[in-house]
Amino acid sequence: MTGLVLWGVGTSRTLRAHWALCFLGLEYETRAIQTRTPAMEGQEYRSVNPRGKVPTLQDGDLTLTESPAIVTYLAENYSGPERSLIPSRKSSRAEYFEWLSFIAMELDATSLYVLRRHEGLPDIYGPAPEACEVARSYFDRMIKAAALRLEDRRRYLLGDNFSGVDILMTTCLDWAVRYGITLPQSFTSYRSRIDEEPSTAIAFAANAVR
Ligand SMILES: N[C@@H](CCC(=O)N[C@@H](CS)C(=O)NCC(=O)O)C(=O)O
Repeated sequence: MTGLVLWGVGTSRTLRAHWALCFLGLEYETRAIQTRTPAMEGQEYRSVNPRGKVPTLQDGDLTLTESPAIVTYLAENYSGPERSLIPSRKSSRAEYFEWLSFIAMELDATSLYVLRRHEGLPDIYGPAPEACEVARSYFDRMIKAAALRLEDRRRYLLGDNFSGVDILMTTCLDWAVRYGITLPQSFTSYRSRIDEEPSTAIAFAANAVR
């Protein structure tokens, strides 16, 4: 197989992969499968990703799942002098991976995904009001602590330049707002700045369900 193929549209996690591809100006083919549809359960997709989750990226012989890994793979392999999603300086790269882990583990897996499963999809995962309440207050505590990093008035999470972790953070902020969570003012302003980045609108359009 040659070329870039991205499976999945319509979710916060699929948006991350579309966004990295769009920001880097890469040509790719979209296989527009959606969660909880027959295509997700079908043999064709199961042979691509036996876990039955989106997104999945194919790049030639490589098949890659997990949205933070996809964003970082694209950042590391397709960034150039004009458009880059990951810094080259060691200390900034360390900070990139710190944000990556924080967003994937503390904001996504431990907080927002708990709400998604138990508030959004109780018929599948079961209701768990107490766990959801704790997840909300945990998200609130984590995002307030993260906001301390913005106190130096940096434009993006790593400073002056947009990067892969801004993609990941933005998807979590939007997700939190959809669940009725109030963001700290510094993250509301940060979110507005992200809309000024031209790839934002392109990526949302690429991820839209048609
Ligand atoms: N950790 C994975 C999570 C992927 C994931 O759970 N994707 C959801 C859509 S956002 C999905 O495919 N759900 C289908 C299901 O669980 O059946 C990532 O970040 O890519």
